[in-house]
Amino acid sequence: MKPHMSLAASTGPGATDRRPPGIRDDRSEFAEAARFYLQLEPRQLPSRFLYDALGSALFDAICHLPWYRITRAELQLLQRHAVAIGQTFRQGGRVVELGCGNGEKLATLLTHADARGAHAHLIDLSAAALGQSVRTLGSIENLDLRVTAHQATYEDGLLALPPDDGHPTLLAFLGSNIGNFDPPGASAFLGLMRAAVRPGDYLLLGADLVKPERDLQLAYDDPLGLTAAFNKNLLLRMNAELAADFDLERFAHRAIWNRDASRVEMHLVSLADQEVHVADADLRFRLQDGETIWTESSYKYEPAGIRALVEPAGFIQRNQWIDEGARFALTLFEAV
Ligand code: AVJ
Repeated sequence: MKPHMSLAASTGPGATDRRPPGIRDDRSEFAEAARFYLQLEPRQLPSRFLYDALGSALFDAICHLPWYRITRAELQLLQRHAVAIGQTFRQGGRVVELGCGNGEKLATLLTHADARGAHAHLIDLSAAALGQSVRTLGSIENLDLRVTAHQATYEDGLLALPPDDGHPTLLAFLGSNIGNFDPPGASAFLGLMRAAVRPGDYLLLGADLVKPERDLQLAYDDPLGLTAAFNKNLLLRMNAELAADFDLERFAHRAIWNRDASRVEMHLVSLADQEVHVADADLRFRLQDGETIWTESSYKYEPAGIRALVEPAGFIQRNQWIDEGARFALTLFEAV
C-alpha cells in the first residue's frame, strides 16, 4: 500500500494527511513517512512526528518561554470569555477537544464556564497526553464532568464520536494547531469537523495572528534553544526508532518567516555535504551543505482571514476575541 501517494498535489509538512483510517502512528508508519517525505523536493518530514515523549515535553517547556506567547494568551482569553463560550454547550452538552495536549486549556474553560454535567471528549494520538488530560480534568471539583478519551488521529476520533443524543456540541481546536495545515489541508479538515456536528453546534478555533517578524523569530528560534532542541529531536528520534545515523552536530535549527505564504517554517539545515542512512526506512541520501529538511509550517492569520477560511466549510462567525499584545485570536463559529 502507498498511503501517501495521493499527496502529490499538496506538499509541505502541513499537507493534508490522507492516510486511510486505521493506520496507526507506529514505527512502521514513521518509517514509511520518513522514506516518502525525505525523498521529496524539498526534503521534509510531517510535523506530527515532533511529538514523541521528549518532543511533547519540549513543547510544554516552549509554552513557558517569554517569547512563545500563544499558550498563555489563549488561556487568558479562555478564562475571560468562558461564560460566553460555555453557552454553546449549556445543560449537559458536549465539548470535543481535538489535540488536548496536557488538558490545561479545556480545564481552564470548564472551570470558568457553567459546565456542570458536561461531557468532555478528548481526541489525541498520544496516550500520555490523554492520561494527563483525564487527570487534570478529573481534579476539577464540583463539576460532575464526564470525560471520554479517544486515542486516535483527529480524523478517526471525529468519525468515532458517539451520536449527540440531542445535546449541543462545541468542537474545540485550540493552540493554533490549525496553523500546521496548509490552506487546502485546513479547508479539508474544517470540512471534516463540520461533518461531525449538526447545525446549531459550535466550533471554537484558536489561531495565531501575523505579527512583526522579530517577534516570530524569537518565538520560533528562541535564545534558550528549546525550539532548536524540539526540532533536532526529530533526528534523535529517527536515530533511535529507525536506526538512522544523523550526526546532530552537523545540523542546525532554522526558523524562516515566509511572508508570501504567511507561515513560519522550521527547517533542519545540513552544515556539511554529508550522506545519511535511515536503515529501517531503507533509505540512503546525500545532503548538500546548506540543504534543509523542512519539518513544520505554522501559518499565521489576519483576523478576517480566519473567518474567510472557516465560513466556506459551513460555519458562520459568532464572536472573535483577540489578545492584542500577543496577537492571538479565539474565534467562535456556529455550524449552519
Ligand atoms: C503546537 C503546532 C501550535 O506551530 O506554534 C512551537 C508547535 N513549533 N514551536 C506552533 C511549535 C515550534 C506549535 N503548535
